Amino acid sequence: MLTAVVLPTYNESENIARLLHLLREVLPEGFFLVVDDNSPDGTGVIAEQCALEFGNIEVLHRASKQGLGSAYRQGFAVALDRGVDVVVSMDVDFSHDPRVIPAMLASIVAGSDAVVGSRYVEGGGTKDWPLHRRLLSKWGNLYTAAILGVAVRDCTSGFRAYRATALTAIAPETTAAEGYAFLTELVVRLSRKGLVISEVPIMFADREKGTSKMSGRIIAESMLLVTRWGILHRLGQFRKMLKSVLHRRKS
Ligand SMILES: Nc1nc2c(ncn2[C@@H]2O[C@H](COP(=O)(O)OP(=O)(O)O)[C@@H](O)[C@H]2O)c(=O)[nH]1
Ligand SMILES: [Mg+2]
Repeated sequence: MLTAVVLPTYNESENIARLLHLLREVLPEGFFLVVDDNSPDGTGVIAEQCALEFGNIEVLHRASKQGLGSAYRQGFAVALDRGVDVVVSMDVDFSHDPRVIPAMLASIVAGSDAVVGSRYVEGGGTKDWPLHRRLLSKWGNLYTAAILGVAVRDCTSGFRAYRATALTAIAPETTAAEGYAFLTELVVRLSRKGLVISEVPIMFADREKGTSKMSGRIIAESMLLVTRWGILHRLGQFRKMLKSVLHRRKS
C-alpha cells in the first residue's frame, strides 16, 4: 500500500530532521512531503538535506506563511497526483507519535475510509498541555460534534490517514478555511458522504521544541465557521422535516 505523509512546517528546525528520521524507520517505503512556508529558521533547507540523506522525500517551498489549511490543500493535491493509496497528515512537533501510523493503516486495510488519531476516545488524551488549551480543545470538540451532528469525537485532530479515493471524493481543494476549521470541514464532508470514519486513540503530547502557531484569529475562524455550518445543517434538517410533513398532509 503506497503511503504518503504530508508534513506542514513553519519554523520546525528543531524537529524536522528527527521526525523524518523516525518516520523513515516506521515507514521504510513511505513518501514524505514537507510543505514549508519559507520558514525563517531554515526548516526548508534542513528538510532538503534530509531528502538527500533518507530518500523518497520531497519539499514544497512556498513563498510565505499561508496557514495550515492552505499547506494541506497543496500537499494533498501533490500526494494524490503521485497515485498513492493512502495519505497521512500529521504535525511535525512530535505532538503526534509516528509509531501510531501502522495502526491507522491497519484500520484502512480493515475497511475504514479515514482514520482519526483521537484524543477523546477511550485510551486517548493530552499530555503536558496547558489547561486553557485542554479546555478549548475538549469543549470545542463537544460543541462541534453536537452542532454539526457528526459522530467523530476529535474533529480538530490533524493526525489522520485517508484512503486516497475518499480524500479525492471530498475535494479538499474546494475548502477555504485557514486553521483547524479546515480539519473539521474534511470530517464533515466524509461524514455527509457516508464514508467510514474510525478513530484510534492517541496520547497528544505538547511540543517540547519550537512554538505553537495557533492564534486567536484561527480559533475565531473555527468557531465562526463551525457555527455557520451547524446552523445551515440544522436548517436543512428542518426544511426536510417540514417537506415530509406537508407531503403527508397532502396525501
Ligand atoms: N506550512 C505551514 N505549516 C504550518 C503553518 N502553521 C502551522 N504549521 C505547521 O502545522 C503543524 C501544527 O502547528 P502548531 O503550531 O504545532 O499548532 P498547535 O499544535 O495547534 O499548537 C506544525 O507542524 C506547524 O509547523 C503554516 O502557516 N504553514
Ligand atoms: Mg503543535
